[in-house]
Amino acid sequence: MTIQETAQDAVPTGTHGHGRRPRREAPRFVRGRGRYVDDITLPGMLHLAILRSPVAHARIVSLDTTAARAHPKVKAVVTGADLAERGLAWMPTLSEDRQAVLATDKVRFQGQEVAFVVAEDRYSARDALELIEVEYDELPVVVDARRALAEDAVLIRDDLPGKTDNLAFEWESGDAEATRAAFARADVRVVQDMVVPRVHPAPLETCGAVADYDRVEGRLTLWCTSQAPHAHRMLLATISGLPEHRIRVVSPDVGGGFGNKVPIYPGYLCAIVGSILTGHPVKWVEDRTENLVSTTFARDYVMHGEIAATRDGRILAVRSHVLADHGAFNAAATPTKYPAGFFGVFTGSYAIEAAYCHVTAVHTNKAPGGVAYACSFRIAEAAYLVERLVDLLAAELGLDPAELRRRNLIPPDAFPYATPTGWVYDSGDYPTALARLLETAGYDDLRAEQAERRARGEPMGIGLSFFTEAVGAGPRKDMDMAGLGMADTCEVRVHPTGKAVVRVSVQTQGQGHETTFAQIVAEELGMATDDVDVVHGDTDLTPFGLGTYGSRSTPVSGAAAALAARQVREKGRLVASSLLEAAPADVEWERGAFRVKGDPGRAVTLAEVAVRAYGPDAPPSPDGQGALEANVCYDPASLTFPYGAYLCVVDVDPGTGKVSVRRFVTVDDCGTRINDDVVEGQIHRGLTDGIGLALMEQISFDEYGNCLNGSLMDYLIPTALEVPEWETSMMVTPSPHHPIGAKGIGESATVGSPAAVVNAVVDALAPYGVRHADMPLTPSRVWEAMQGRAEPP
Ligand code: MCN
Ligand code: CUM
Repeated sequence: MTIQETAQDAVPTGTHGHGRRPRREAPRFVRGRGRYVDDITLPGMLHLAILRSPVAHARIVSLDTTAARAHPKVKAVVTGADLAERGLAWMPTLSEDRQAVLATDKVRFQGQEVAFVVAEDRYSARDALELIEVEYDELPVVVDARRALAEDAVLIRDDLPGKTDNLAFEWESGDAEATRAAFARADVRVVQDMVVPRVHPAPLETCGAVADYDRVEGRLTLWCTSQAPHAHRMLLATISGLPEHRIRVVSPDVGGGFGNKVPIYPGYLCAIVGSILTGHPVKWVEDRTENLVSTTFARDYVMHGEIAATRDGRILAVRSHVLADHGAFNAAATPTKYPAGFFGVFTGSYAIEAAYCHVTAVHTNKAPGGVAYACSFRIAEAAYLVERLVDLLAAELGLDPAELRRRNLIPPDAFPYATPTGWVYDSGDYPTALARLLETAGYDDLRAEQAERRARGEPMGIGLSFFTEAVGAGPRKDMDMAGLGMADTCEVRVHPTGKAVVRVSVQTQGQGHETTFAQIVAEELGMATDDVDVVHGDTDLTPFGLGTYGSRSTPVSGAAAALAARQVREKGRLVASSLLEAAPADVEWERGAFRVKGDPGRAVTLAEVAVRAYGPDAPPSPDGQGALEANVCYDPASLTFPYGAYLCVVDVDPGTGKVSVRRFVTVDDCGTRINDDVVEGQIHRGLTDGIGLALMEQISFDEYGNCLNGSLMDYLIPTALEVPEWETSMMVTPSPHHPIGAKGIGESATVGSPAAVVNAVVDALAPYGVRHADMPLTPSRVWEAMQGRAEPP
C-alpha cells in the first residue's frame, strides 16, 4: 500500500505535506498509559449511576426513592422533581430544542434518564437504582418515522406549548420550479426509495464525566468526554447558572468520538449536580448498553430520490424528499441554519442544472440526537443518495456506471464551482481521480472477470462511488452552534531556548493532533517537530474555539496554527535583522531560516533568534505583545471540499447471501496532507466504517420501542476479519483559500464508502433482477433480495 502522487500546484503551500511521521501519542496509548475520564480518581470521589426508563413512552405516575436513600452507601438520590425545583430538569439541545435531564412528566424513549444515585462506589450506586420504585402508565409508541405524522399518532412532545403533532422541523433547499422543468424535459427519469438506517458511532470509550465542585472557591472542574470543551463550558454555564469563568472543562484522552461526544448529555449535568449536592467529586461513566441505547445516534433517513437525464446520459436534475427521524428530542449537532446538516450537497460531484430537496423531520419514541458518526453533517446520507441514483440511472440507460459518472463529473476548469443548491466547491480534478481509480483497479479486467463468473453462476459485483464533502465549518457569519460562531483560535509561543508550545481549541479523540499540529507549526518555523508541543482539551489552558467535528480541525484550527506561526516568524524576522545586521526588508525566510537577500550564507534559525528575542537588547515587539507569541482566530472564508473516487469488489455467496468484500480501491484528495500516515489511518478507518454501515450496522426497535441493539453482540461493528487489504492512493489539489492548502479528511472514507459497497452488492445481484436493497446488507436481506423478496427495512 503506497501513496502515489499527482501534484497540481494551484497555490503555493510552502513545503507542507507528505511527512510520514509516527504519531507521538502512540507510545502512550500502546503502553496503556493513556489517561481517559475513567482513569481519573480524586480523593473522596463518589460514583453516580442513572436510572433509565425500561419503556419507550409512559407517564410517570409515581416515583419512590425511600429505599434507595436508606442504602448505607448512598449519599444522594435525585429525581426530575428535585431538578425541577432548581430549574434544571430541562436543558437546551444543540438544535434549538430542549431535552429532559431527568424526566418529570413522561418518559419518551427507552433508556431515558429518570433519576440518579450517588454512592460510595459504582456497585452500590447501581444496586440502589434497583431500590427506586417507579410506576409507569404506558402510552402508545411511535417507532416508525413514516407513522409519526399520522392523524392518530400519539403526541410525544406535549411538553412544548401549543404542539399538536410530531413534526420536528421542515427544511428545503434548491429550486423546486427549475427542477420540475428539468424533469419535464428529461428523456429518462429514475425513482427510488431508500433507507439509511439508524446507526450508532459506538466509540470504544463510552461517555463519562468527573465533576468536582469546590464549594469554597465556587469553582467547577469537569473532566468529560467532550469533542468541544469550550462550547460545552458555555452550555454548562448557561444551564447551571454557574459563572463561565469559574468552570473548567477538561477533555483528557478520548477513546474515539465519531460524533458521539459533540452533544452534552444529561449524565454530565447529573455529575455536576451530584458534586454540588454532596460536596465531593462525582464520577459518572456509562456502560456499553447505556451508550448504545441512550446517546446520540446517526442517520435514520428515509429518502425518496429521483434523477432525470437525457438519453445520452447527461444528468439534468436530482430531487429528493426525506423523512428524518430525530428521536424524542432534537439533539442533533449541526450548525443552526442547517437543521438537516449539509444534506444540501446531494448533487454530489456532478455538474447538474437543477436540484431540490425537502426534508421533513419528525419526533419518535427513540433516543434523541442525529447527525453523528463521521458524517460531515449529513453528507454521508447525501452522498449515498446521489451515488445510488447514478447507479440506478446507469442501469436504466444501459450505460456503464463509470462511463455515466465520467460524462457528468464537474470539469476541473469549472472550479470554484457553484452547485444548484448554493455551495461553492473550492477545487478538484475529478476526471483524473476517476481515471486513476479505474486504472489502478484494472476496471476492464474486473468487468471481464465478472462476466466469466456470472456465466458460472458466481455473483460478483463491482461498485463505484464518487463523493464530495464540505468540511471546515464556518465561516462564523453563516454557521453557529448554540449561538457560538464557528471559528477557532490558536496560540503559538516560541520560548527563549527555541522550543515552541501550540495551544489549540480543537480536541483530538484519536486523530493524532498532538503530532499533526506540531508538524504544521514546525514546518512554518523551520523547527524540529519534536521541539513543538501541543496543548489541547483544557479550557483553562487553550484559547476559545468550537471544537472537533465535521472534519474541521485541519481546515479551521490548522489554518489558525499556520497563520499564528507565520506571525511569530514575522516578529522573528525583526530580531533576525538585528542579529544579521541587515535591514528588515533585506531579510527573507528561506529553507527554514532567516537569510540576507543576495547573501544566503548569512543566516540565523528561529532558535537562534529566540535567545535574542528575550534578551536585554531585543528590539521592541512590533505589536506590543510577547516577543515570539501570536494568537490567531481563524474565521474560514469558506468550507473546504475534499473528494474521492472509490471502487469496491464483492463476492456474494449464492447459498447464504453472505457478502465478502474482496477489494477496495480508493483515490482521495484532501489537498495538502500534513501527515501521510495519519491521513492513511483516517482513510482505513473510514473505509472500515463504510463496510460496517453497508453490511452490518443498524440500531433497530421492536413495535414497543425496545431497542434491540444494546450490546456489541447485537450491534455489529466491523473488525479486521471483514475488511480487505486496502488499496489507497492520493491526489493533491490544494484548497485555494486555506493557508497551507489543506482540506479535512477525517470523515471522507465513511461518507464515500457505503455507496461503493451497496453499489457493488446490487451489481452482483443484477442477474437476480435486483435493482436496489437497503443497508445493512446482512446475509438474510441479501438472500431475500435474491429470491425477489425485498425485506421491509
Ligand atoms: N490531516 C492531515 N492532512 C490533511 C487533513 C488532515 O494530515 N490534509 C490529519 C489532521 O492533522 C488530523 C487528522 O488528519 O490529525 C484528521 O484531521 P481532520 O480531517 O481535520 O479531522 P478532525 O481532526 O477535525 O477530526 C474529526 C473527524 C471526525 S468529524 C470524526 S467523526 C472522526 C474522525 O475525525 N472521529 C474520529 N476521525 C477519527 N479518528 C479517530 N481515531 N477517532 C475518532 O473519534
Ligand atoms: Cu458527523 S460525526 Mo464528526 O462530525 O464528529
